[in-house]
Amino acid sequence: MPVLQKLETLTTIADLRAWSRAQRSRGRSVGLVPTMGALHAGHHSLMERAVAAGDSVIVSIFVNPTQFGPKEDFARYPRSFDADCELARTAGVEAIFAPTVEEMYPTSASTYVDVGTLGEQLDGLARPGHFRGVATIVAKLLIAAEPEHAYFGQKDAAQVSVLRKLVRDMAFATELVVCPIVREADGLALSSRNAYLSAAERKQALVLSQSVRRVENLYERGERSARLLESAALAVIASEPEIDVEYATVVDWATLLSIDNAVPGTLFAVAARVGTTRLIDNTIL
Ligand code: PAJ
Repeated sequence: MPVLQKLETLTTIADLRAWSRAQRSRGRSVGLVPTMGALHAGHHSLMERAVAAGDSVIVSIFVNPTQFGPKEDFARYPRSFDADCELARTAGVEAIFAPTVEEMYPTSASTYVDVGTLGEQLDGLARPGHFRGVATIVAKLLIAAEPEHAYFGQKDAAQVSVLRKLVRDMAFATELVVCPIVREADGLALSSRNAYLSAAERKQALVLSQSVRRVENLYERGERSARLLESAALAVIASEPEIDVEYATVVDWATLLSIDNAVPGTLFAVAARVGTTRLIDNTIL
């Protein structure tokens, strides 16, 4: 059990930078866990990993407007700041960075990080500008906190590809640490957006993780054809006719481009709409 300490709350970039430098001057490495709040056991696992690595851990909580499309759920995205702080504290986190939108995007700000065509694959296809927003906010956080490590979930596998490229292309000194997907007992990948699901939708949503399991099983039994793995996944999802599949695809994890034959390290990723809620899941084969 980590020793629970007082949780500092920072709201300005200047304070984040000063906090980070103070940790380093005391010989501590800094671990940053970027989040949009509405924290759950998936986020908790990232914090635990960072604490276990010996980092002085800071969690950012910021619902980043630039990664939401005009018709998306920015305004109604779940916000639960007090509960989030409590969850972070129990994980052994030392500080929270919770800036205002104005702090991260001053009125005159016009500089963005463009990740090129990589940002147009998978979620970037249905959510134009999404990964530009993600890359921009993560770049700002890395510049401000200069963390030795930044922790991300494999749950958002395309986001991981984009951020790995960001770090390489822009020569950030931070090492990205990617943590496994945390699931409910019945397989559903934890997501802040699961809160939107009705009881019936929650049940329908299970076909996403079932399709992932199906692809894993086929791959373990020797199936390598990407098209066959994809159609097997689609067949599983089709058992819930209400569900609207956006993609169910076998791709190279670095480029997010479709491939013909799966190899170790290949990504199978699925996105679907359950009612009005967009859910994602994946596995690395
Ligand atoms: P958010 O959706 O809050 O997720 C924060 C981090 O938690 C991400 O790295 C995500 O992959 C991870 N995560 C979410 N659900 C998980 C699960 N079930 N298991 C393991 N990890 C999980 O992703 C974002 O916020 C934003 O795009 C952000 C990177 C903070 C930039 O705004």
